[in-house]
Amino acid sequence: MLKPSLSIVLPTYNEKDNIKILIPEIKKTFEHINHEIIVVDDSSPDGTAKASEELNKKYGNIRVIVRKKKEGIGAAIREGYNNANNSIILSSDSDLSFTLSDTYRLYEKIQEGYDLVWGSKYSKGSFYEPATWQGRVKKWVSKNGNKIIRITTGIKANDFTANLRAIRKDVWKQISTQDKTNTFLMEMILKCKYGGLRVTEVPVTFKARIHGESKMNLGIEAPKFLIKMVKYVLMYRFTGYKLTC
Ligand SMILES: Nc1nc2c(ncn2[C@@H]2O[C@H](COP(=O)(O)OP(=O)(O)O)[C@@H](O)[C@H]2O)c(=O)[nH]1
Ligand SMILES: [Mg+2]
Repeated sequence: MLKPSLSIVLPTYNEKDNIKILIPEIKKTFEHINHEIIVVDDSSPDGTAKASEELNKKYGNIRVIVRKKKEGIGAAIREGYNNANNSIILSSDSDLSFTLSDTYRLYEKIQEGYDLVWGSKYSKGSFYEPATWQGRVKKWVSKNGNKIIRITTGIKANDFTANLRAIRKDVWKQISTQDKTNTFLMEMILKCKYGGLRVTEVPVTFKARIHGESKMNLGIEAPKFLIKMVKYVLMYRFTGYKLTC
C-alpha cells in the first residue's frame, strides 16, 4: 500500500545550531516517505532561515517561510499547517527536544485511523528528566497545570502542551484555531475532542535543549492557559460543537 504523504512543520526562533542537526535527522528517518519540510521562522536574528535555505540546496523539499515579526509558536505553526501540501501534517519543536523515533511513531499512529495524535511528556512510558533546578520547576508547573486541564476539561489526556503532533489536513482545515502563542496547542486538542473526532496521546521522551534558549515564559503562559481553558470549555464542551470528518 502507498504510504501517505507528509508535511513536517518546524517553528523556529533562533534555532540555527539545532536545525542543522534536526533536518538531516528528519531526512534520514523519513527518506522512504513522500514528504516536505516547512520551516516557519520569525526572522530569527541568528540566521536560522538562511541556514535552512542552505539545507534546502543540499536536500530539496524544504520550504522556508519567513515571517516579519515574532508572534509566538501558535501563529507560526498555523502558518506552516496552512501551507502544507500533503495529507498528513506533523509538527515538532526544532530544538532537538523530541526524538525522531517518537516523531516516526506519531506518523505511524495516525494511520491507525486517528484524526489527531500528540506526544505526552507525562504519561506512563514517557521520559522527561530536567537537568537544572529551573527545569524541574518548569516541569512541576507544567505537569500540574496539565492535571488541572485534564480535570476541568474532562479530557483523559496527560499533556495538552507538547508540540509533537500529527493531524490530518482535512481536519486542520475545519478547526480554524485562533491562538497565537502556546495556548494554541491546547486549543487544537479541545476543539478536536469536543468536536467528536478520534484523538489519542502517545508517551514520548522530552530532552532538555543543548543549543539556544527557551522562548517560553511560564509565568506569563501558565495563567493564560487557565483563562483560555475556561473559555474553550464554555464555548465547546456542552454546546453541541461538532466537527465532521
Ligand atoms: N516561529 C516561531 N517559533 C517559535 C516561537 N516561539 C517558540 N518557537 C519555537 O517553538 C519551539 C518550542 O519553543 P521552546 O522555546 O523550545 O519552548 P519550550 O520547549 O517550552 O521551552 C522551538 O522550536 C522554538 O524555536 C515564535 O515566536 N515563533
Ligand atoms: Mg524547547
